[in-house]
Amino acid sequence: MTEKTNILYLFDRPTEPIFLNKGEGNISFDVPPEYLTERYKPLASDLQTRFPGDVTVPITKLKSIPDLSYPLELSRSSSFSLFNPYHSKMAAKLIEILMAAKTFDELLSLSVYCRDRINPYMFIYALSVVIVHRPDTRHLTLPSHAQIFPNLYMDSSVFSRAREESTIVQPGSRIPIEIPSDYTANNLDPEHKVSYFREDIGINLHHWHWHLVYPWDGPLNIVNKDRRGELFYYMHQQIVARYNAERLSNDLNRVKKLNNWRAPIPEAYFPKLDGTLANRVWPPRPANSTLSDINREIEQMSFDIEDLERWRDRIFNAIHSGYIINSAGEQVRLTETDGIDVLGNIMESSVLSANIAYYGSLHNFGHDALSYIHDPDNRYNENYSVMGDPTTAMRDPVFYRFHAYIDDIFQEFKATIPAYSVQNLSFDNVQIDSVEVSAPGIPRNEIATFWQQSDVELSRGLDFTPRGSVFARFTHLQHAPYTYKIIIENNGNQRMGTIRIFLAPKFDERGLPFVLREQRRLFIELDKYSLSLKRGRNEITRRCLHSSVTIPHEVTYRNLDKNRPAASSEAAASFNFCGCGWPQNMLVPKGNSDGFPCQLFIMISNGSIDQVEDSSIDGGETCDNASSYCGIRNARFPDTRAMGYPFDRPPREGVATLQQFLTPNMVVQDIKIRFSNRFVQKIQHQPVIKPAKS
Ligand code: CUO
Repeated sequence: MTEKTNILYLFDRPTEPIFLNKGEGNISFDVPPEYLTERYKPLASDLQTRFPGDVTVPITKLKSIPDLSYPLELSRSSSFSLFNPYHSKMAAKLIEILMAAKTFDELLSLSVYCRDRINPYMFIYALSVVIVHRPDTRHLTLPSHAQIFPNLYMDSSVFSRAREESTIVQPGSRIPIEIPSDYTANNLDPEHKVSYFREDIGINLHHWHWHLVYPWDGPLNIVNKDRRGELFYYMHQQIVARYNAERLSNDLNRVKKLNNWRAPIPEAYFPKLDGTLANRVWPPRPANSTLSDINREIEQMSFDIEDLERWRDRIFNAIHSGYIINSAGEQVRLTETDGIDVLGNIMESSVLSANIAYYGSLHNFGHDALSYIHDPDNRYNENYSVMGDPTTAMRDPVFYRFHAYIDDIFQEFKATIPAYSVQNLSFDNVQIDSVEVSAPGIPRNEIATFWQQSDVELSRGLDFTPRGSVFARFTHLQHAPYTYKIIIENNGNQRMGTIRIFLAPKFDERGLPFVLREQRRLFIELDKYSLSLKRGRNEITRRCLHSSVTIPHEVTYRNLDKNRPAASSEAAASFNFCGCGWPQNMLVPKGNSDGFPCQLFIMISNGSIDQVEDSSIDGGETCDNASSYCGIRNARFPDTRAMGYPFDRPPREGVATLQQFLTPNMVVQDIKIRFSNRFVQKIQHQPVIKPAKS
């Protein structure tokens, strides 16, 4: 096992040549001279002696190298955009080549060969997808993407200060470089009030990781995961719902969907990120920019706004006629259970789209159109903006306007299928009596939020600087850990149930209680898990740290060399994950200083219906820390119900409010989220081990 972790050193300082030492333990790769790039081949003998490591990793020379000409079409210094079909096809080819390596040694050797030739962003992306999916590497823990490319996650001013610190000060005495909290704008722009959410490092890491686990292009056995089209819809629906809760917490109206692609877009964004590769800044978008037709030869990308509109109309047609037309020209019904999955793949679109020629690529090309709004025909040789990369897209206010629009189309479909009947919602003889939320020192049914600071290691991503740790210190939202206490009465025999916990704001922008038709789209999932109910009264407690949507803070910001629990320890189990998951510190919205009124909703549904038979596809590590948003590795989605159940559909006839929606196996509790504008010292705790499934 240990030698397999050596492949992870390829993520270190991705633009430094392979023969420079990696890691803090001075690892050097014994690179066959033939593997060096043309620039360094003449220096081969000198290089071996100049950069000896304490530990040498032997690299077997392959008899032949597969044809890399297609992925090599993208230059080392270009930007790489996952939403660009040309780029993503090149990455898919590279993934296919690396997946085909017969042994781990072959994979390592091939990766070493590719590393200094292929565009670094593409290489890191492709290798990450491969490591997460290959049976012989998927137990490995990928380094945090924010450590590999910190420039994609924080203010560019950090890096010159970090270089100065690491050049002048010895490793043990270096002080963390603080990222200013208001670096992209100030409150003259109302949108800035929620920049702490949009620019949260953990949230952006989650989004990068989600798209890594669910690539839309690549070998079919990687792309074709259980319900991936539906999860595309649901995970992004939840992002919009969470953003809206954040906006309402800050006295902002809910995000307006971007449905007019001809009108100027009032929201601006000036990212202030460092583009290290092309050595260019990331292009900003001034207020009132307008979309145009895209024609950029260099990215092999050409489409009109009219194309987007045509695809949109065809998708609406499919929704209202109840069927899509597949690529063979046949009608395929959009069913109550699978329709959403089919639509998710069409809309994104992934290579699973039933007819990409007809329905196009509404979501991906929408990202592209927005990301080239400043230079649609490349006359200024400008790169895409943050909307062009899943790593950075969530920083931009327009991301949420666009995804609110995409979500609206999915909701249009959900309105065409039957609403849940009382029978679909209830659980015979089971009733929830009450729920309460508690935390030490905090009034009952309140959740306390505040600011906290954490450090992220930069040295793995700071190419060509002296070795040794240097940290960036960032400020993020946090909440006091709390516990749910749920009382359930089971008047039947012992049986399995699924607890579903959601939260939504109680009042709309005008201060009026939400009608359920609106509020259902604002419910954010906080947790979902199955449990065994004994006969009679069941008193259940559940910690927020065990949420099925989040991963622990330590996992989001992991450092490979430090904090790693001993391989055999219990704590190692929680490091066994794919890194996908909403950051724990962002589980609940910020709230406000008066106590932001929310409604906590708990449901227990019938476990014998929810249970997925034989969910494991090929065994092995499951990586299920955040299954609600990320699924389970190598297994089917662990819940037979529609994602978002019971709020994924408009309520049944006659139900206008949440109260009227309730069946005895549900309960609602008013709670408040109270924010205090103070910094609370970080509580150091070990990664939380989730309880075993009952
Ligand atoms: Cu994740 Cu639009 O899909 O960003």
